[in-house]
Amino acid sequence: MDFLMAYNGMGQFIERLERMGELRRIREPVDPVLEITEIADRVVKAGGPALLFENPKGSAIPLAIGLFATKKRMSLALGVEDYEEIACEIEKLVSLPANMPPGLLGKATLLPGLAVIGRNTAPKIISGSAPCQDVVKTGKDARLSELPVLHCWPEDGGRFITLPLVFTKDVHGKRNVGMYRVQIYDDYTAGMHWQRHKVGSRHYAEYERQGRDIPVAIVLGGDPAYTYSATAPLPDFLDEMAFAGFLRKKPVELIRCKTVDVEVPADADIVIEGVVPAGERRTEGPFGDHTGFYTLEDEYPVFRVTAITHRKNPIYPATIVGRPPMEDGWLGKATERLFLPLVRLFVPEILDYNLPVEGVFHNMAIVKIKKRYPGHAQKVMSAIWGLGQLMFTKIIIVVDDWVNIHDLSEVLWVTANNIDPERDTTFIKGPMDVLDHASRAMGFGSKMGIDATRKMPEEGFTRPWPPVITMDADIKKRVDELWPKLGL
Ligand SMILES: [Mn+2]
Repeated sequence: MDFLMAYNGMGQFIERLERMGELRRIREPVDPVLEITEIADRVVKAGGPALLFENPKGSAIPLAIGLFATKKRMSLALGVEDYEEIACEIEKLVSLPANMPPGLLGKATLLPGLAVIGRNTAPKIISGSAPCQDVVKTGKDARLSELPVLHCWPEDGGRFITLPLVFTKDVHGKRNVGMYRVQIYDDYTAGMHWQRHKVGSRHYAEYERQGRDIPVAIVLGGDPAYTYSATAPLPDFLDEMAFAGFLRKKPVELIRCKTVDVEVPADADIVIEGVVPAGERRTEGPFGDHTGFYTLEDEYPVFRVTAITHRKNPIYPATIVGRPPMEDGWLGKATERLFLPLVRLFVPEILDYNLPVEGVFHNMAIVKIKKRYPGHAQKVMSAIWGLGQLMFTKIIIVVDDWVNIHDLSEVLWVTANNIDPERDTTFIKGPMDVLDHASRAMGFGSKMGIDATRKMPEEGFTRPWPPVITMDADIKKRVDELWPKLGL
């Protein structure tokens, strides 16, 4: 079995996908303006292969899309057959503290397992030459128009880099990597979509308070584990590059940028170096977003290019977002599985959860619990609304342990049957994802919890609760034996 733990650049990952029949090369010239979106949308919705556009119109750099767009490719991107393996590994790591003397490590104050990850797989800073700096362009030679950047949807404000890994440091030098879309304004300026809840925006605010421009590197490609790590909802103390090192089982090698004080992965395909000046804002958007609706224009900071460096033969990675199911759904599903052990560390009664792609992750969570006491479902809702990025969850449905929460038909059947809507819905107010277009204000609104568990007398239900209809196992077995004789 051809098995690689860590990829040296996007090119190696693409070769592997090709060997496994997971990638199609397209030689026909295709326009990054709208045409690639229409092709990629059809292919992702049909569960088709990743695509490598070798001749995107207007650029000499090939464009890859759909690299993460199935469970199999998402797993291959993380160097495993199935990303459930990584979820098991994380579960083992975070269950370590249970064996430690109490008081040594408080599991409520830090995630010891993740601290272990951070220590063992810390990135290494290297010096000298690096593939990502094979070609160095500075000043007027560093033109964004050389990249095959997509204009995704008709009403978009322009072209957007859709898989950028945005590297920043806080004023004390602590690194963060996030994925914030980048709108191209012209050859040397771009929009930096730093939403208020994001770490990148906090770093910028720290610099801005001191009246300083923040150095930024926008990285494209490299080992696909970097791209996944940039999207993962990691706790702030955990460096995305240490997490990537854990995923690829090899520390990430970082090299200093040519014109800014930021370190980037040596095996990256393309690095756009620059600064985001204090005090500068410009209209960003609209952008056809992952909710399936456009995000409207707003004012955001501006990125100014100081250099573009790249490999000899770089690949430009892209994705499109829009009406689900889309490629980002698979990145999200990997996160759902990889982070379940961490969610369970804080809310152990959660047996499993499903963030359906139709709910675009922050709109809906279906949660399965073993209910033990009156109000247990409401306790779990409150815990979820207080937990990391799950705080944005607009609707939570809680069901009993026997329900298959990954079957939305079953969830709808159980929920509609099990609720007295007035009694079983809980409303609270809190922070909303800024992409929510229906909430009363940007970033603030109400959330709904639906308790679809079996009710207890203390919860106001005093009639007998009816059993679910199921057939006896011995009858099923007898019919299995009879079946061939029935001619059905
Ligand atoms: Mn972070």
